[in-house]
Amino acid sequence: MKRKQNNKGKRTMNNKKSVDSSVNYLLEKNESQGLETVWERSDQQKPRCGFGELGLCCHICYMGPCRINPSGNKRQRGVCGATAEVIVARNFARMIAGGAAAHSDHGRAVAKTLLFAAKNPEAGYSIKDVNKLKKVAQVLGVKIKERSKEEIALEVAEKALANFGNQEGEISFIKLAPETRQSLWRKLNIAPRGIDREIVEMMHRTTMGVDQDHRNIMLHGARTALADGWGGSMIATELQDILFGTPSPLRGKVNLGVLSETDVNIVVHGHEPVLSEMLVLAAQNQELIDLAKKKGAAGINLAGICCTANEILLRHGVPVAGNILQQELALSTGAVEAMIVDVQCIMPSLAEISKCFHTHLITTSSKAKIEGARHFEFTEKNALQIAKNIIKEAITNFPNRGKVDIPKEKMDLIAGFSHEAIIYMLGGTFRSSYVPLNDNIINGRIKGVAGVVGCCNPKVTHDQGHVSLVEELIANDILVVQTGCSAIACAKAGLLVPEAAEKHAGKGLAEVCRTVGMPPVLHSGSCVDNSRILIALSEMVKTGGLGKDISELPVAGAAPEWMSEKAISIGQYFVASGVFTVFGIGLPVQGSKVFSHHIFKEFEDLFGGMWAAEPDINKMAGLMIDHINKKREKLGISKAKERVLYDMEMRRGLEI
Ligand code: NFS
Repeated sequence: MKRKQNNKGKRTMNNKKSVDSSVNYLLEKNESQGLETVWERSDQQKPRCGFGELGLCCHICYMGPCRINPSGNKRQRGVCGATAEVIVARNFARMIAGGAAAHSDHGRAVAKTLLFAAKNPEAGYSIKDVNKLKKVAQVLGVKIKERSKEEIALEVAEKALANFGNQEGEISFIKLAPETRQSLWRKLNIAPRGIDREIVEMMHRTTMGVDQDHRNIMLHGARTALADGWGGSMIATELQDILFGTPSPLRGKVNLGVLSETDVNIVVHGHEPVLSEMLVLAAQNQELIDLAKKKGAAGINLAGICCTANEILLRHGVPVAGNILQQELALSTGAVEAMIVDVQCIMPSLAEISKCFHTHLITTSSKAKIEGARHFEFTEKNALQIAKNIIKEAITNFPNRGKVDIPKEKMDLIAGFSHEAIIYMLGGTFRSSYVPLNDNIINGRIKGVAGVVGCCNPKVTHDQGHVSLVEELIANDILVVQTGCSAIACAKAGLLVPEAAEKHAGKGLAEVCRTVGMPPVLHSGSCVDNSRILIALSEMVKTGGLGKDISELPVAGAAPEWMSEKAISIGQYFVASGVFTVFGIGLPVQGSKVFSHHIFKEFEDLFGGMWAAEPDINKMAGLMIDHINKKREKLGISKAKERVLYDMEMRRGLEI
């Protein structure tokens, strides 16, 4: 099958830092005013430590730090005798543990909030999606009949929390994976037992002098990552849906232009909707709106950055001001009265930059304080009151606002494609299943599905990898599902609206999008919501016609501008679930040929999915498209079945 080169996707940047003109505009302005941002600090770090970039620096014990010369003729070892592959494996595995811990601790906070909501129905949180509650209850083995939603929710929360502390057995949600996949995990002895146990064991195995076999380290790396994807992240997503509602498609706006010149701007940044949901509620409080007016503002404008933005966008249509690299820029508009942060992806530099403006930086989690920020400790017990206090603080800061400079850029988008919404969207009320998606893949209108996810990284042109890759994939009739900062990048570029199908998608995909009225790029939520993609892939297998396992599906994954440990954990759980996954920029494993061969090649035999690292976005698209075509061929669906119009004679011929 010939690949279509999508020249629209090739953007010449003339040394600009971003494909987003609002970013370039503010960066130039900030530079002229001596305001430092992530890009400048990234440049200051050059030249970077080559050993670190290749994963060859070991500082696990203080006999070191040690480093291995990747081009040395002699086989070098660290002081303890660790080879390059062991050093790289330990570093990589610890990144998995870090990422899995972050997602899972988020999941734990949601489970604790559900427990609190079930015990205190009058306290502010409610159980919004009872259908989802019942579905999750079934998976967790919780009795539904003749019980109130609070009773069910209580036991669901307790069972979910038990998934963290389990010492033996298996975490609950892996039973949602296809049978073949579950059997493989059991055969390899990597079905996660308990979320916390796997993370702790990963840290133990990789401390000095324990697991010294890179293959064995990575088997447990896979188990730890699975405890994230099918454990902590899935608990976060499913329980958030129960508490706050399962997303369905809605319109929203994205980019720095969503900040208002006349309203009090409150930007919420971080990850846990347990906080941001309460801020959404408090921002609608009439007394607070009246107070804002009294202070000279037109009203209250809530906007988001990063994944917390995705959470409240998907459920309430709250506008998104930008992705990770835009957090400092949002403040440099001078228009933000308060930035409220909780956990993860929050740059400590925000405290410094907020000092140059009237902005109050407010931390809310006991786990995440920043020197120079105000702290309003947030717990589920006082959630709504604290949210109101924070908003009041922002409002009273409005009169201190100086000159503002808000870029004009803002774009429409459609978001909210939970896997339940994808089923409904493609199948309608009467055929709500994955049958239409599978049918369209089998008949070749859609060639396959790609997950394009992850962060932004100042080492490469901001947003360019996400946008170019996605344009190339949809031009080749590959339906794209997105989460995290990648979804925000493509939304800003106008790819998350139905009209994008006519402009960028191949003929087959455009036809499906036109029929259904959906964009060719589906926004499924925050990074913990990558678990929605795992469930969608499992449903595609169960629906039939595309093989017996996720590894047989014509699908691929990518994180073109990754930077976080969380991205590594996500990459590993997709690979261990059978998905070919490509990372851009580089991977901190490439210093060891032995280890690279293991995860790039040997993993395919082990898991049916494997890693790849490819900094060139055009080549990355090629790898994904080739993989999807290879899977189509194996399934015997590589030739698109043309629709044949039969005349009477042909019909007669058929009857003979
Ligand atoms: Ni994901 Fe979300 Fe963004 Fe990367 Fe950070 S916000 S959890 S880690 S940077 S996509």
